[in-house]
Amino acid sequence: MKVLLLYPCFPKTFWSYDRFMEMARLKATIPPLGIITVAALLPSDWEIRFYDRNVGYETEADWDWCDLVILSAMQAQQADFHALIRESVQRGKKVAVGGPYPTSVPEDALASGADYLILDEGELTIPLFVEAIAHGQESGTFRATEKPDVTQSPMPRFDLLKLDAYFMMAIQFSRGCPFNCEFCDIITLYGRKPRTKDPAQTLAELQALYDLGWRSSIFIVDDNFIGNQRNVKRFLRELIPWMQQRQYPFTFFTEASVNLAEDEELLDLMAQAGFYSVFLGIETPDQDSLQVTRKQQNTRSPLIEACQKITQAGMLIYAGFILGFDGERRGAGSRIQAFVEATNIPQPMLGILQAPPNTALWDRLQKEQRLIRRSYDTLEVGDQNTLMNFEPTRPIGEIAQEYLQALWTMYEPTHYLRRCFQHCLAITANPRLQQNVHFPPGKGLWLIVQLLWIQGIWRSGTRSQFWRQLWQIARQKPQFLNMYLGLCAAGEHFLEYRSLARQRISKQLGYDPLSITVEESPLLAQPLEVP
Ligand code: B12
Ligand code: SF4
Repeated sequence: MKVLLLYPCFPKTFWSYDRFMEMARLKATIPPLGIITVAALLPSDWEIRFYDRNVGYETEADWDWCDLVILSAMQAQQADFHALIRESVQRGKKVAVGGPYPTSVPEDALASGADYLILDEGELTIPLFVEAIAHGQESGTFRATEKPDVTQSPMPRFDLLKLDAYFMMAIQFSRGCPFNCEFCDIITLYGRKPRTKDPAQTLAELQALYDLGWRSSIFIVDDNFIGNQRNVKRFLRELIPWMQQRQYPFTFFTEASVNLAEDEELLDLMAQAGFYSVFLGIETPDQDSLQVTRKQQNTRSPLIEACQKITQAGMLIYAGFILGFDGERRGAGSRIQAFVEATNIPQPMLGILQAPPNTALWDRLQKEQRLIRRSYDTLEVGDQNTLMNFEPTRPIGEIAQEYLQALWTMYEPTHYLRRCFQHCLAITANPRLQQNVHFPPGKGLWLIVQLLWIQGIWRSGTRSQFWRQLWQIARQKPQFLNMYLGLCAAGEHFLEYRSLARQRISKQLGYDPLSITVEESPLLAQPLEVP
C-alpha cells in the first residue's frame, strides 16, 4: 500500500507566529505529533510519504504515486482539511481521516467524501482499519470505546520531519486531565484519568531526537503535564540525570494546571530537568466565572501569587484567558488586562469563549437552547477571534469590545516590550541552563539581525526602550538574552495579529468596536436572563 500522509495548513492565528517564522527562516512552530504517531502505527510494509503542509506541499508525482491519502486535523485546520478530502475524491484516491477534528465532528468529514473515519486514539483504531483494508472493505468508521495504554504507544516517526523547519520539537508524556472544566474537550477526547508513558519510553523518544541532531527547545504537548503528579515526578527524576549527562541539550516547555504552584517539589524537579516555560490555563481572575466554568483548581490560592511562585522557580509563563462566561460582570476585559499587567505575562492568549461540540458546556447550552451554531463555523479560522457560538448572558457587543480593547492595549508595542522585560527580570535564573531558549542552529543569528534592524533602528516608537531594556538584560540576566530577544521578535507577529483580530471581529459584528464607545454599540441588546 502506498500512503500519502498529509497534515493540513493552519490559518493565520495567535499560534502561527508568521512574522517571527519569516524572521527566523522557519516554517512552523511545532511538528504534528499525532500524524507521525499514526505513521508509526501503520504496517511496516506500507510505503509512506509525509508532508506537513505548513512546511511544504506534496507534488503531482506524490498524488499519482499513492493508493491512499491519510489526513489528521484539529478543527482550526478545517478549510484545508476539507479541500484535501475533496481533492482526493476528485483524483479517485481513497481517503482516510482521523485526529481531534474528525473525532469531535465525524459528520463533517463524511459530508466532504472521506471513505474511512479512523476516530479516537489511533493505537486502538488503526489496527481495525488495517484489518478492514486487508478484507477489501471500501469504507467504514472505526471507533474505540476504551482509551489505550500509552505505554504501548510506538515511538513517533520523528525521522519523517524536516527538523530545520520547526521552532520546537514535540513529545508527549501523558494524555488526559483529572479536572473538569466545562468548556474543555480534552476530557471528552482523552478522558479524565491521566495515562502516562514509562520514563524509559519517553527518554527513548528524547534520545531519538538527540540522535537526529536536535539541540533546541521541546514542547511536551500534554494537556496537563502534571495530571498524574506521582508519575510525572518519577519521570522527572529520571530525566534530570539524562539531561545532566548530555549537558542539557534541550530546554522544555509544557502545559500545566495552575495547581503546579502548590507543589514546590514538582517545581524544583522541573527546574532541575531544564523546563524554561509553562502554559497555564488561567482563563480569568474573576472568581465567580471560575466557579461557573468549574475551574475550581484556579480558585484554591491567589492566582497572582501562583504566577509568582512559578516565575521564582525559573519558568516563563504563557497563559490563556477567556471572556464571555455566563454571568460575567462588565469590565472583565479590563480585569484580565490588570492581571496581565500585574504578572507581566508577555504573551497572554485572550479568546472569546466557545462551546466545542461534545463538551459539558455544549450539552448545557443545547438544553438551554442557546447554541447559535457550532464552534468555529463562521470564519475561515478556528481561533480566539471568533465570536462565541452561543447566546451569552451579557451583550455580545460589550464582550467583543472588551475583548478587542484588551487585546489591542496588551499588544501595544511599548506595553508588550515592557512586559517581556519585566517578566524576564522576575524569573529566577536556572544555573543549569546556559540560555533558557535555544534558537535552532543557524536560524538565531538571522533572526537577531532582523530584529535589531526593525526594533533597534527602524521603528522609532520603541527604539530607545528596546536598546535600554536589551542593555539591562545583557548586564543583569545574560542567561535570558535569547529568551528576551525571541519574545521581542514574536512581538512583530502580535502586532500583525491584533490588527487581524480587529478586522475579523469587525467583519463578524458589522462594525469596528474600537472606533465607537460601548454605549454606541448596535449589539447592546438586553442581556440574556439565565435561570
Ligand atoms: C500541540 C497542540 C497544538 C499546537 C499545534 C502543533 C501541531 N502542528 O500539531 C498549537 C500550539 C499550534 C495548537 C494550536 C491550537 N490548538 Co491545539 N493542541 C495541541 C495539543 C496540546 C497536542 C497535539 C498533539 O501533538 N498531541 C499528541 C498526539 C500523539 O495526539 P493526537 O494529535 O491526538 O493524535 C492521536 C489521536 O488523535 C489519533 N490521531 C491523530 N491524527 C490522526 C489521524 C488518523 C488518520 C488517525 C487514524 C488517528 C489520528 O491518533 C493519535 C495517537 O493516538 C492538543 C491536545 C492534546 N493533548 O492532544 C491540542 C488540540 C489539538 N488543540 C486544540 C485547539 C482547539 C487548538 C487551538 C484552536 C487553540 C486556540 N484557541 O487557538 C489552536 C488552533 C491552531 C491555531 N490557531 O493555529 C484542540 C482541538 C479540538 C478539536 N476537536 O479539534 C486540542 C485537542 C486541545 C483542546 N481541546 O483544546 N495546538
Ligand atoms: S485543566 Fe485544562 S485540560 Fe484539564 S479540564 Fe481544565 S481546561 Fe481541560
